[in-house]
Amino acid sequence: MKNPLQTVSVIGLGYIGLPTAAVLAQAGKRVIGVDLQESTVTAVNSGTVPFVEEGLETVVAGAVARERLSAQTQTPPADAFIVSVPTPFKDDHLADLSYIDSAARAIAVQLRGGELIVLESTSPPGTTEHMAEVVLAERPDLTQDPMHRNSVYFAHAPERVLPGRIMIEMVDNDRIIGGTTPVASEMTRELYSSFCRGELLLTDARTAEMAKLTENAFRDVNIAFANELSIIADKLDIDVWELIELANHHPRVNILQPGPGVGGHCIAVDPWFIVSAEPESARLIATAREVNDSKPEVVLEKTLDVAERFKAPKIAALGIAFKANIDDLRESPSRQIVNRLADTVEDGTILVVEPNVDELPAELAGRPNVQLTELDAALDAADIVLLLVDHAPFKQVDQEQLRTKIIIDTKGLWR
Ligand code: SAJ
Repeated sequence: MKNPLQTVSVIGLGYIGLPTAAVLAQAGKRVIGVDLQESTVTAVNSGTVPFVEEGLETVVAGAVARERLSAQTQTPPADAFIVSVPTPFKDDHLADLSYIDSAARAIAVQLRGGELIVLESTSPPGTTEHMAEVVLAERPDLTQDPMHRNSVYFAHAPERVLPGRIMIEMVDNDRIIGGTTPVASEMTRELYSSFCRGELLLTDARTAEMAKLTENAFRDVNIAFANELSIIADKLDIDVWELIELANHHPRVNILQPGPGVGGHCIAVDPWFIVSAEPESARLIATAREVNDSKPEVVLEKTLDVAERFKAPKIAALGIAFKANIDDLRESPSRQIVNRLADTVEDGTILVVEPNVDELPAELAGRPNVQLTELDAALDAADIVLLLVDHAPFKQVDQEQLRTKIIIDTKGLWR
């Protein structure tokens, strides 16, 4: 086994990279975080965090104060590198690996031989091998052959944490580790066992990549089933929530919840990586994506149908985050619905209620027919109440306040 991996550089200090850097530093490693954004680097070096995540700031502040954690914009030499950069998809749903490629090139110039490079970003099958090729193309003096003096080691260790519970799940969840060689897997196990209390499950890189995609595709397909049921039930005049509740009494049936669509950076993206790897075979997975992506349009149509009854409809749109009780508006189906409503209902007003943000996102701000409004004021003024996210304060709404309103409840919150 190579050196004991004391210094770790985490490339990309986002929602996953920064918590990973923090728990590694807490476990006694010397961690140098790297991010292109000066503002992120400055925030971390002053012991603060650039986004909201329960429990993160305390650990970052402690690690920075004890000089276990620092941040910079350039990749330094280290014993191990963890790559945690975005892998968005392009227009054709193919993964954009450019952030991984740049990280790999920046790491390559720092290598002395013996280092471990772990890819954490969710990626299509074959990406860890691709990252190794990028590094070795820059450094033909190095090799993946563990018998060689100048070897470097590559592995995939996908994250599986749930936003809002990252600091707990980062430590407690079981973790899949897939090296491009068995020695690389063992080195990664050693590194992750410094902070991970869950089981560390060793496999090869390709299977590890596919396992992460499979987990999110599984959830996507199951949500698509619920969303399709909701469309069918609506047409048959059946209450889908009651239907699911009843069916779930069966000991082997566990249907998820329908909603206005599937958002976030993971479940709405990752299944496409399977589809683009095997388009001919991934039929169910592709269809599930299409069903979930079509749901915002179904909600929009239903709302417009009702809005037609009013000359200048006032629509209270409750929630634009991608799911309950978070401030993350990325890939949010409810935000998409509000945008389309604002485009279409020109004579009306959309009263957006989002208790987790202080201002509307750029594309909605400044529109004359859209206002960020307090919950009570929006409910009082509205003709139509469109519930899009099951945030806790919406659950508390007094039903008396809704008595005279037309309600479109996409989450079944007020049943
Ligand atoms: N949703 C429904 N109905 C449901 C459950 C969720 O419509 O019954 C919607 C949500 O409203 C949201 C979207 O699906 O728009 C995704 O939310 P989520 O809570 O299912 O998942 P994420 O995206 O916050 O986190 C997922 C998790 N993956 C799985 O549960 C398999 C998390 O463990 C992963 O680490 C994360 O993706 C990731 O980073 O890949």
